[in-house]
Amino acid sequence: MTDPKTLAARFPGDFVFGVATASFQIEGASKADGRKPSIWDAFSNMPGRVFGRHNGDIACDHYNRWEQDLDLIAEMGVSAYRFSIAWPRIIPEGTGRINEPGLDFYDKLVDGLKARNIKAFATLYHWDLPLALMGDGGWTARSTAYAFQRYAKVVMARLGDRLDAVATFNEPWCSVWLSHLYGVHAPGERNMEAALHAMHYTNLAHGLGVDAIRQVAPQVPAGLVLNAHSVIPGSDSAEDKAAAERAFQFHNGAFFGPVFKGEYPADMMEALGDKMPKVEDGDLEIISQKLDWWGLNYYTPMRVSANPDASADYPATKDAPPVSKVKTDIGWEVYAPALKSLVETLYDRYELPVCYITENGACYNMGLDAKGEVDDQPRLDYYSEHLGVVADLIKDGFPMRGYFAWSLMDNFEWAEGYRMRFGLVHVDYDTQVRTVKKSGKWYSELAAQFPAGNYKSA
Ligand code: GCO
Repeated sequence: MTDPKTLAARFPGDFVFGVATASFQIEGASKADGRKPSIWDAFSNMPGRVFGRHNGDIACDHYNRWEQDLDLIAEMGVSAYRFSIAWPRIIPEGTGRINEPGLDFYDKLVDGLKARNIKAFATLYHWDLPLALMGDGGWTARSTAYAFQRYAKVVMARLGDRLDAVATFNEPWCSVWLSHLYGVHAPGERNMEAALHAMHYTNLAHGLGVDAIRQVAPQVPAGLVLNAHSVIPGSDSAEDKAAAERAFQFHNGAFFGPVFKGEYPADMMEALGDKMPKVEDGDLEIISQKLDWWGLNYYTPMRVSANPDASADYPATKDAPPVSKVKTDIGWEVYAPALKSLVETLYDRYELPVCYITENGACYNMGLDAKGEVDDQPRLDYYSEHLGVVADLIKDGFPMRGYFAWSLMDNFEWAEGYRMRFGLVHVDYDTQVRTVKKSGKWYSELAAQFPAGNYKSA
């Protein structure tokens, strides 16, 4: 079903349609107005870490073009914007001095959203840790969790009166496992003990962050954005099914467990507990405070089979082959049913509050054609198919409240640099010209129908 109006009729009138970005991926102006380096500045400036040694110095120059970018969101008829706040602009050394010009930037941005009648969904941490905190061990140090709490207080004191929602963290899976165990993201560590420390201190920071939000701006709905994995066994064998369960605990349970149940997965702790940092009395209570909402980022399923190698670390799995032949340009399998089963499984296993899909989208790298247009039909198809699944979930009674396309515009795709494009809007990095793609026009036709008075809320 690709007709946006027909699709729109499947969503309640108060459903939120938005677009998402993140500070390091779009802002550029990495040295402006007192900003100091983050771990991503350091990482991207090291050879061999990021494709083409691309970095965030200029990115989409959003720091200087934010008004034009907000105009674009408004022109697209999109009613919510999910963005992140750069800690190194606010407290450049991570602790200590507060940098007022950094706060001023987000102050103007939020006012600009309000003036355009666009809802402001802020994320406090989308991976740009102030580099100075690496001197204490970064996320492997307990002190970083308290530094985050203070940063959260500072931001909420300044912006809390105008935010529509706030998330503490974006995708702890990435800032923990991908960054400290698999070495793909900053700081590029590959060590289970470091990763488990990052896991617990990130979870703790989330809880301390919720405390901060509730103290300073209790009226702002507080949430957490997780890239939960839809784990599918590679076969029906008992070994592969057991492997999939271990993978579920490791990739999802490590975060959902403490946050929504107040406990780490027992099997995982049995296997890895000796490498854990000390979980102090009260930590799990802080981590498991009730949230107002949670965000799901979904792109592709995770298919696993058992790894027979006796020396393999928990969860002892290996990748199983994709089932769908359709892949995006970054190589990720397109398989929308996994989004449905993922939401069902998570609500079955955990007591979850209302859900926003905070990211969903596809990487296709086509550029402008001779007519100056970007024909990205496969991205449009991806959106259409996955939004159909979200509508099915609403029909089945799941509390899905909104959907944010990743991303508003092409941007710095982390270790892939600028070569991988996820935008509804094309960015020419030489000229900074923005061109709305075919998918962007389609999404805007859908989003512009909302809010609508004529549908009943789910
Ligand atoms: C994420 C990220 C985005 C990525 C996107 C595509 O949260 O993973 O928010 O920064 O660009 O997921 O990989």
